[in-house]
Amino acid sequence: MVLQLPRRTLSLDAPVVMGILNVTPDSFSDGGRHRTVGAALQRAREMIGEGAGIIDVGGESTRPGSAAVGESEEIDRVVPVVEAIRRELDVVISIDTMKPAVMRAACAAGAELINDVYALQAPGALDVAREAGAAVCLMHMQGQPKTMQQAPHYDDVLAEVRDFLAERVAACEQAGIPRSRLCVDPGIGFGKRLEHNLALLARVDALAAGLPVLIGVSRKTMFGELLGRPVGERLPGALAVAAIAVWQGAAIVRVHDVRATADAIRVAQALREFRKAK
Ligand code: YH5
Repeated sequence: MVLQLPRRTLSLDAPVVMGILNVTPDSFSDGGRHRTVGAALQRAREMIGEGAGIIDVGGESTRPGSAAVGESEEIDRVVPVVEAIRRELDVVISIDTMKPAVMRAACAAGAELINDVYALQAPGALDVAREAGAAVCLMHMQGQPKTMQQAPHYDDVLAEVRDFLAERVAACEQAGIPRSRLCVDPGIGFGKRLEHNLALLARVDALAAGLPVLIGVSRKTMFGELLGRPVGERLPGALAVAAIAVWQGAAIVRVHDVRATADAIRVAQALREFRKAK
């Protein structure tokens, strides 16, 4: 399986690690924009060395309850970082945003994949993605980032997430974005309780519908709930999920801890291949 990018393809025959690069003021101590770009570039270089095949650049926190960021502020944060990575490093750049203007600016600066937790539902987003020729990750979320964890409810979480993603895939195709550019993501923690997250992670195989599946669980609240661990002690839990997701066929895993995840998913993929061959 491959993901079609604007001027090349990304092979997904082996699962790929997407390294998270937050460029929010709280993530890099603010010694001015120049220092921020340098620090972000250094972190990207480090994650590539640890095995990341995609760097996911994000300028707005979508953690539960976090505040929105203005469009021009978000562009000012992410575009210089995308430009620097494009100039200095050889890696697929993803832009983590819900805003069409940020998508357009980031793609013009060299981003090849749009990672949208709002699944291109913002007015104009489908057109921007088509015009950029970018690949797109369509994620499921119930509600809005600010309030999504207040009272998540589903009758059948797997069916509802699958139906939503199928509807967004159809919307993309109708807008002229071919399936070869798409991947889908159940949106772990986005308007979901622990039981919903577990139901989805246990059936990654059933979410695929022939498209690559991306899974993001790194440091998330589900490990606080399941294990009682603080953010800094959630890696073993996340590695277990990454391995089991890849075992079921997940193509991309979005993480903070690249080296450990790359090892875990290589082992899972080796076992998956061996099982397939027998
Ligand atoms: C995702 O799953 N997640 S941002 C809360 C945490 C820790 C981490 C401490 N963007 C995803 O990473 N894009 C985010 O608790 C994403 N899939 C895709 N495609 C949230 C995040 C986080 C939230």
